[in-house]
Amino acid sequence: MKNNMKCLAILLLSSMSLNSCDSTDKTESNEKARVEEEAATVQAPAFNADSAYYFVERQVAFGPRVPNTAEHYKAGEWLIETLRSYGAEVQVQSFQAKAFDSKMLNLRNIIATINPGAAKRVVLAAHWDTRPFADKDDQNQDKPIQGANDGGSGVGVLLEIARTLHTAEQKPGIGIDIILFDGEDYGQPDESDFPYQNDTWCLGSQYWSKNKHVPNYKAQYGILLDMVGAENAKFAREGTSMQYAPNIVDKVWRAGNKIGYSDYFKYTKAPAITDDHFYVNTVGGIRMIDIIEYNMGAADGDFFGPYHHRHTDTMEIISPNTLKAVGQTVLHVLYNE
Ligand code: AHN
Ligand code: ZN
Repeated sequence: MKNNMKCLAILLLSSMSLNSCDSTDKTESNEKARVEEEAATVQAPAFNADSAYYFVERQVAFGPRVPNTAEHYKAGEWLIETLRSYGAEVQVQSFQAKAFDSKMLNLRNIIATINPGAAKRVVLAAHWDTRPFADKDDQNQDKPIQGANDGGSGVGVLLEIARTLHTAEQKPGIGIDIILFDGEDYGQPDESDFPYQNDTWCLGSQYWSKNKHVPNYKAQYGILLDMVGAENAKFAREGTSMQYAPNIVDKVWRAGNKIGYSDYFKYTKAPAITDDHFYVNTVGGIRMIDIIEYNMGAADGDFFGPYHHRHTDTMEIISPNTLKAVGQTVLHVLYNE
């Protein structure tokens, strides 16, 4: 008994001294964020991973969503209709953009407004087009990929968020805008016969950043989802996000870790990636982070996974668990604003 008491006292003392060490190490903003996090008690509705998975399947079933094809057009119509069916106000931005190969692409950004009256807004984004070639594959490089992960997964999660918000009894206090960017993945391949050009990726977000769907549109911040469906995916804290919106990265990573997804939201760093959020930050003037699969130690530099821009980017590599980790984390963030 006496011994037990001694142990308890030592335990208490050591945990107290650890705590005091911790708090002196923390910066003021970290401390503030921690206090805010503790106060956050709002439980978000459950994100249905099977439904999100089905939304990825539906997109893949159209075939590759390559600009200027019938499959792309039909998938776009389905996305518009689906978002409208969840009560969102949907605007379509139709425009043309010149690709690296001089083709004029007919593109559409699809923008869904949820809770239009709210002044405080968060924007969620993903790209809905898929890459016209499989330039990392060693077969059929000139054939388009299915893009289950690259394109399909981010959109699948966002459709499920739209559906969840529509059916939820309790709604978040903020307004939410979902933007499905077109023409993200038509970028110039590394080995290309055309002379190198700048800014060939992310054509839809480049257009939107210069031509907002609402004049003077503002959001508190944005979250981009790109390649968020592969089994065992890891999300690293990416350079462009850390440069422009480090506190949003902190907020989202903390949320993911808090609600049980520490296997996915890793406190490792990824270099700056040119993705839609780059243009939203630098041209659009809205802070946006990217949740994107990034494997630091990947063999052969396959940082985006061994299926990236290959014909193996199919439903077979998609896991409902990964979709859930991302979708539930984003919902948690939205409900705790
Ligand atoms: C580049 O590879 C230049 N950017 C990564 C963004 C990307 C491609 N997302 C999907 N496909
Ligand atoms: Zn891609």
